[in-house]
Amino acid sequence: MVGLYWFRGCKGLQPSKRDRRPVDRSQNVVSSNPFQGGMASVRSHFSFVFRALYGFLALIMLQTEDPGVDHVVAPYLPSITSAVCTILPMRMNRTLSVDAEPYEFEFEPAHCALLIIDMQRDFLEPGGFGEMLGNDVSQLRRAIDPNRKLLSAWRSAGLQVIHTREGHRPDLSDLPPAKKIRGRSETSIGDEGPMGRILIRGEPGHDIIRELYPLPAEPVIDKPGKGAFFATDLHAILQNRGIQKLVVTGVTTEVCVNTTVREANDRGYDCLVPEDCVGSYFPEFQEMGLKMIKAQGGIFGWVSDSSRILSALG
Ligand code: TIU
Repeated sequence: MVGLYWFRGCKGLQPSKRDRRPVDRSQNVVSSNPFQGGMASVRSHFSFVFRALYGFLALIMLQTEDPGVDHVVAPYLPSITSAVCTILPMRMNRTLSVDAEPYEFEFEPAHCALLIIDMQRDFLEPGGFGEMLGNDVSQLRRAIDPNRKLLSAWRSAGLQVIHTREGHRPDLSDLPPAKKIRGRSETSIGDEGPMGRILIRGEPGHDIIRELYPLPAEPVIDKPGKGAFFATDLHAILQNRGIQKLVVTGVTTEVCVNTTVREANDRGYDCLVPEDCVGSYFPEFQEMGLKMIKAQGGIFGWVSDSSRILSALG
């Protein structure tokens, strides 16, 4: 009964006159939908969301404490269901605008994915393959924190995230001989490195860094090339999920990020690259890699930064 008392006394749950309109049970809908026509104010949407949440809580309390009073909740259920079912799609289908170059990048959250390229231990961690080749990994590690914040906001908003990893099968059957010998390095892909066999799937160095580790529901694309579309099912996954636009982050700016953005562009995707979320071992390539994307009216895509994307997400 405490739940019932709380439910009745909660100001946010007091039904308005409109909510008390009779329920048309033959059609299983409230006879007047307050969101009909999409003309209700933003404030009324939020009011309904909060009332819906309180309603669910109250329902749980009522069921655990006094199962005999369901009829008290029943009149609210159509409003609760209507609010939740209306507002979630509305939020996912609204158009957001990110301040970017060469001009604003617009996207509907439901149709835009965050694509994080190759944030792997071998490229970013001290002692990995990247550092073994003489590269300064601190140039890449600067992108970790901005990526972490963007990923957190993206997940909180319920938007889609996809990760990629560059690497090969343990038997090297998908490693082109030209890639194996390129660089004339003493140690190359498939050899034993500081974090297991270099760029081989399943080895510690091939894994994604702890800070950006994928959630179980987030697809991880294992790619044998620099571009994320080559010899992978990325395009099919994006098509199946209705994705038209990508926010592309990761490493390195001029190699795998640029190649992927170009591949995506040719397949009809709009790409936004936040400059603080991508990294290159070479500062001049970082600068030019971004300039090449946004030049000529956005020949390959748009460039912005994580704070401007976070502002757009609200
Ligand atoms: N992910 C990626 O960019 N792979 C590379 O090999 N990058 C270099 O910059 N070498």
